[in-house]
Formats: sequence, C-alpha cells, structure tokens
Amino acid sequence: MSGDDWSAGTRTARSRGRRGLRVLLGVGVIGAAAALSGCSQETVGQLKRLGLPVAASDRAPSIHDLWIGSWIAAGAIGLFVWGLIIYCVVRFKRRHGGYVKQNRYNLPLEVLYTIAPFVVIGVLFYYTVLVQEHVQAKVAEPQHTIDVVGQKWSWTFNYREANNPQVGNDVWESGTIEKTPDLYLPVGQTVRFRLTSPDVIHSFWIPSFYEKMDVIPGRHNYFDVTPTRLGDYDGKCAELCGTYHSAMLFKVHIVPVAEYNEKLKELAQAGQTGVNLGNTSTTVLQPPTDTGGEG
Ligand SMILES: [Cu+2]
Repeated sequence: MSGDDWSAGTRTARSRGRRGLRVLLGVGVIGAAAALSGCSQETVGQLKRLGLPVAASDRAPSIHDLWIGSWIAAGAIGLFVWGLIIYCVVRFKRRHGGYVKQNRYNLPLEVLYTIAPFVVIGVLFYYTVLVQEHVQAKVAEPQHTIDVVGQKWSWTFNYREANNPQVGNDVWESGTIEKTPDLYLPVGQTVRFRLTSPDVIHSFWIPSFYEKMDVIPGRHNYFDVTPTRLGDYDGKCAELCGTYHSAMLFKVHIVPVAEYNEKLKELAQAGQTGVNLGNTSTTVLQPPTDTGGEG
C-alpha cells in the first residue's frame, strides 16, 4: 500500500467517523425531544426546579433559591475545573518523550488550593444559615397548632382547636400501617407543628414544604409554616425507624379554611375528640399468603 492510499484510507475512515457522530447526535437530540414531549407539565416543572416537587409553603421559596443557587455555583466551579483539566490534557500532551515542567511544592499554588475550597464552603455556609434562619423563624401567634405523634409505624395528628369557635374541640386522626392517615391544613393560615414520639426517632416530612424535622422521644421539636397552595401532597417518615418504616406515609390536603373546619367537625362527630398521644402500633402486616397452585 502506497503512502497516498494510506492517507486516502484514513480520510475516508475519518469522514465516516464524523458522519457516524452526526447520526448519533441527531438520534440523541430527537430522542431527548421525544422523551421531553412525552413528559407531563408536572415533570417538566420538576426538571426546571432541578428535582424539587412543587412548593406548597411560605418557607419553601427560600430553600428553592438555595437549591438552585448551589447547583449554579457547583456548575460554574465544575465547568472551570473541567476546563482546566481539558486545557492541561491538550496543551501539555506528552510530546517527543519528554515531561513538561512539574510544579510540586509550589507554595503559592498550594495556598490557593487550600483557600479556594474554604471560600466555596464559606459562601455556601453563609447562605445556608440565612435560609435556615428564615425557615425556622417562629410565628408569634400561630393560628393553628397540630401535635404530631410519630409512632411505629404511622402518624397521629392532634388538631388543637378547642379555642376555634368553628370546631370547639381538640380532635385527632390516627393512622395504621394499613390505613394511611390524612392531614388537613388550612391554606394561607399559620400552622405550628409540635412533634413527639412514644418509641423511636422518626422524621416528619412533607416534601412540598422542602423541609423536615426529626421526631424524637422525650423532646418537643416544633416548626411553623403557612401552607400556600391548595392541593393534595405526600407526607412520609424520613428517618429509618424499623421494619415498616416505608409504610409510614400520610396524605396532606391543603384546603380552604371553611373546608378545614368542616373536616375537623367530622372528626369530632366521629368521636375523635381530646388528645391522642399515639401508641406503638400493634398492627402487623400479614406476610403474603401462598396462593397455592401446581408447579
Ligand atoms: Cu418513622
């Protein structure tokens, strides 16, 4: 094979490679477009929030901003570092068998490597503290107080509404691992959650509030929040608490105030008045039964 044949061969191979790359890119773009067009509005919204569910409380937007800001900062730093790596790989590629000049024990560089991460952590820490202060700020006079009991393996919600003329009673709802309890919240009104546990540590989490708090035996953790968006949301335990931790779910319904009062009156009519401090559930899920059959 002559030199000309060889270079013509590599040219053909290279152009074939480029065509292959273009086809691959085209397929990728079409595939991504098809995948995204198949997504619901909800999924697209969640992608825009970089994975966060829709926000449903007055405290959530500041956590949203911290989340997005952290990703932007991480992305900028990532691009900068990848840029430096690619630059070094290309610019200082080993040629003619020699090494480029090595920079070990370069004091100014090492000082820079030490200080730069502290600056990054310092900025993240500063904004985290600001957001935490805002999220945990207490309301002087919360309009509603709900005592939440996290117990193995469900939740009890005590609505302390004895002073609410619309309800006139403290009422409660309690779930089991078979029956997921409902938590009703009035939209636009301040709610204080007081958390207790009779057994082990749980964690009270409504993902759409973008915050959660541990439920610790012997302690009274509490936080204030104003639900801001009507709708149904998920709630769950976020602390591994035993065999049926994964079944420790609840449904959150953010409703107009009138409907909230109605729901609580229904609980009162069902005789669920007073305060229920919960108890370790004795309900045990049955193991799946053998359906029998041959083979
Ligand atoms: Cu739990």
